[in-house]
Amino acid sequence: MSAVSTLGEPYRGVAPGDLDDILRRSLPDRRFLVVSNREPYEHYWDEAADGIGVRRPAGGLVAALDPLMQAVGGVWVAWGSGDRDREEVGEGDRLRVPPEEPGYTLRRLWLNQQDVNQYYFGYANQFLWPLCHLRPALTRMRLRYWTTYVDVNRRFADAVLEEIGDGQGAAIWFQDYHLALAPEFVRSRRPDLTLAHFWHIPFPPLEIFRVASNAPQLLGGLLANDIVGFHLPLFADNFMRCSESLLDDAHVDWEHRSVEIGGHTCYVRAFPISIDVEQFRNAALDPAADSRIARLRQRYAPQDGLLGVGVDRIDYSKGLVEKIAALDMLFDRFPDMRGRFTFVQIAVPSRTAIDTYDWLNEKLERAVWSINDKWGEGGWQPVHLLKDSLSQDRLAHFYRAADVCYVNSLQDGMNLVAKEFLACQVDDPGGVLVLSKFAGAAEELDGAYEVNPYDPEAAALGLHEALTMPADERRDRMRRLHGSLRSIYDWMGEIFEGWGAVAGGAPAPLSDADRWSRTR
Ligand code: GDG
Repeated sequence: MSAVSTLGEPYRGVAPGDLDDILRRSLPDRRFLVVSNREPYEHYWDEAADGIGVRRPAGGLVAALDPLMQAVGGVWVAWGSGDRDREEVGEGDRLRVPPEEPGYTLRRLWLNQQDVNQYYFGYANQFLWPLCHLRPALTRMRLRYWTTYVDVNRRFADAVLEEIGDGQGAAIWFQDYHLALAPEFVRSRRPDLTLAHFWHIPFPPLEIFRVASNAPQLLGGLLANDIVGFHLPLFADNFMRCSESLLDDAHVDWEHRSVEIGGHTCYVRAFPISIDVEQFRNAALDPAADSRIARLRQRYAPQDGLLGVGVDRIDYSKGLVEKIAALDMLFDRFPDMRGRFTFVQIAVPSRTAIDTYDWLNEKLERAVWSINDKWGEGGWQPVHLLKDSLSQDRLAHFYRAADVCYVNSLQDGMNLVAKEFLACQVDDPGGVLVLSKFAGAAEELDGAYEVNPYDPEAAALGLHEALTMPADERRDRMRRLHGSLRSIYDWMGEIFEGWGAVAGGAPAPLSDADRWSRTR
């Protein structure tokens, strides 16, 4: 294996251990609460162990917030989604977590099947998700979805208020599109609290957002926060423009990037999320990984073979079928890639209770079958579709072993996979990140090979260029990419500083991203 490359200096360099301090300094004397749909620990029936098990759902945010919560000892309010969750709570549906060394309180909130169908699979994932990913034709709106969404948001707010009780001064951090209304339900009863929200998916432009019959309520809910964060300045602009246009009494201050409504000011900022860079890098560098990485290369790209990798949930926003079309075009135009380049697509099914996702699953399977049937020869298969969820270590091995990582999102708030690949590219000169220009990460990262997922022919040309790129150019691109990679701790640190300014009565400073935007 070639020499290990050093990672470019991170832009800000907040260490995980600094966050506790940053939070306490930014929001002094306040209790800290996180509110999200997903919980950080889930209890389930473990058949093999014949007993109740506990697991931490996969996901970067949970992994990053959990240690912070342990350090500050706050409260995390979330839906108790595990089939054995009810058996493990004490008074007030609370329990101390992590189970092995309790450091903070998890407050579980219960949703019945109808709630889940209407609030989660219904309004959140069949209406807001497609709308925010610019696919209004895929939305499915039902009045009952909305009424349950309102009801569940109110119940989240009630749980938050119960946790706070008569206590003064708390800082409450809401996560994502499942909880757009909860902030207003909290603020209307406790205007003394400070509230922040992070929206993890794109925020669409006005022409699309006004499709939502309840657009004013959604905006009003979010504007009850002191600060709302999006991945990109573009999404923040869309949000402010929607507020200006759809709310009669909202006043947008474009210079300071805030919205005033009913005497309350909400700052709107761009904070591009990231990953725990060190954790992925260490997993890739683990000496025990060497033999596994060698085996992966031996299996998928023996001798002078080339290995491409993709990691996505099976979701129409990720451009998976379009990716297979581009790969098909690649093998068609470039015969030298036949028998030589193998693409491994790790694709975990998600939201399969929704028809659109079920169909997509089938469509993807068919597309992979057909490309393999068309080009496969002599034991070589162009595309391997792995549908099992892999451990994070195993993912890191794929990322390190790959010559190319191909992210083809049609729309994506950020895309963490692109950043995970970079963190694991520890060999010199490194591989190439082929990245859709419509993933938020493309806005922030410098050095990726950008492609248009709607143009499979051009994407195929791009892929070929990436696969045949001279070592010097790969090295140069990887240096720039590593130099532009920040960590999830930078992300949190910047949010807490901005939020702290507002909670202290000052305007939020513009974020780094607010200043460097390329798409405005
Ligand atoms: C939303 C926004 C935004 C996937 N397969 C496996 C696995 N994964 C992990 C990846 C990555 C995560 O799932 C996917 O993150 P993305 O960012 O790509 O996409 P979404 O799930 O759509 O996330 C997105 C994000 O929120 C954060 O704000 O970036 O734009 O859509 O971490 O590694 N992890 C493991 N095994 C798998 O098989 N362990």
